Amino acid sequence: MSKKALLFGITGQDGSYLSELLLDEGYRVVGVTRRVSTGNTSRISHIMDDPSLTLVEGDITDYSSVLRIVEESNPDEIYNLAAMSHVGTSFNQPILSIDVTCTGCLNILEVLREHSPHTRFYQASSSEMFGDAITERDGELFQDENTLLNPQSPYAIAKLAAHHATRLYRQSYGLHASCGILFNHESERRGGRFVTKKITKYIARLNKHFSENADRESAPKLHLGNLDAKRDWGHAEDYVRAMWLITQQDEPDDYVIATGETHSVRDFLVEAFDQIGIQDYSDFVVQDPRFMRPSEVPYLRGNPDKAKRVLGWEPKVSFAQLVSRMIDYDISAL
Ligand code: NAP
Ligand code: F7E
Repeated sequence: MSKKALLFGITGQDGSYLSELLLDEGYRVVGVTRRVSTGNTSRISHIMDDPSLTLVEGDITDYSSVLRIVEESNPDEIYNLAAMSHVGTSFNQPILSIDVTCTGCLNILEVLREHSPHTRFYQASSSEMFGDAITERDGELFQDENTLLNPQSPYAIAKLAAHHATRLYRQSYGLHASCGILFNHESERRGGRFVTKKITKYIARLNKHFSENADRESAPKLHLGNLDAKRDWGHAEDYVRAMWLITQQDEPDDYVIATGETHSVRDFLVEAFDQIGIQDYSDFVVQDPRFMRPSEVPYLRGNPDKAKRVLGWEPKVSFAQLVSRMIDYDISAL
């Protein structure tokens, strides 16, 4: 009998790639979708007719729906990818962020403890939990599994509480519950309000503008916030493979998943503009206070040694490939 996986957050970027991976591995996949007034299934439309995929309606903040879905589906594995995942928005909607991202996780853990202790659990933890904390060793600056967690946003606080709850339920109740501490990962399917996708969509528009012989003065402008923040950016396809590998281990544990490289938002801009032959982006980019955050995470660079050693995981997509794949996709989507 094939394994069954239950995914909260199946309609998101990672949910769509993880579903593809699990279906390829022969799983039966049950995905939880929220009732919304407009469609939210565009990222999974290409697999919706797969007979091994079932969608059920529910909301992670509603304990009764989580309980019903777990009892009805009786999964071997649960992947909790559901979150209010935009850090900037979490400053304006802190209570919702805690409800979805922290209480939602606790709802699943409580259901597992009481009703389904055999089910393995994966929690989508985040490098945002490190906040401004950095480990320094041999002149290298990075974050790993032992770095202090010092969150700098309501989103990160919610993720940190969910992370500790997952560890606590593992240690106290013997659940096979693991966390992937994932650094930023992007893709062709990334949500439009994250900085990478904002940039690559803009590059596609600008490319179109110039290809129609429009002049430089009438070119659209790109409004961004802090360009100095540094992030460790990988591709989501690589990162969902890590989620699956983590869940297959005999012993549950927590792992940093990252490329080990860091680039500033400015570096991303340079690489992206270069793809359409523009060497100096300064005429096109406006720094806009609307996109600055009350508190920032200045530097993220993950050390994925443990994941390499224990899981045999390594990222395959480089920074330059990530940028060009996103731009190629956005140009053809226009
Ligand atoms: P995403 O594209 O924003 O997807 C979030 C998913 O959560 C969507 O399917 C969304 O459903 C669902 N969701 C939101 N509120 C919900 C609720 N109340 N009940 C049930 N589902 C709900 O995020 P992602 O980039 O795929 O990230 C996946 C997970 O990894 C998230 O938990 C995120 O916080 C975490 N993470 C992401 C990164 C990254 O760089 N991408 C790094 C570290 C950790 P709708 O489609 O209906 O909105
Ligand atoms: O910001 C700066 C911004 O929103 C990256 C989520 O997936 O990864 C993501 O969180 C950086 C920040 O991602 C704009 O201030 C400048 O320093 O793309 P982002 P994030 O906040 O790093 C982590 C690991 C997660 O867990 C999250 O779910 O870029 N920045 N200008 C901007 N950011 C945005 N969004 N928009 C701007 O205009």
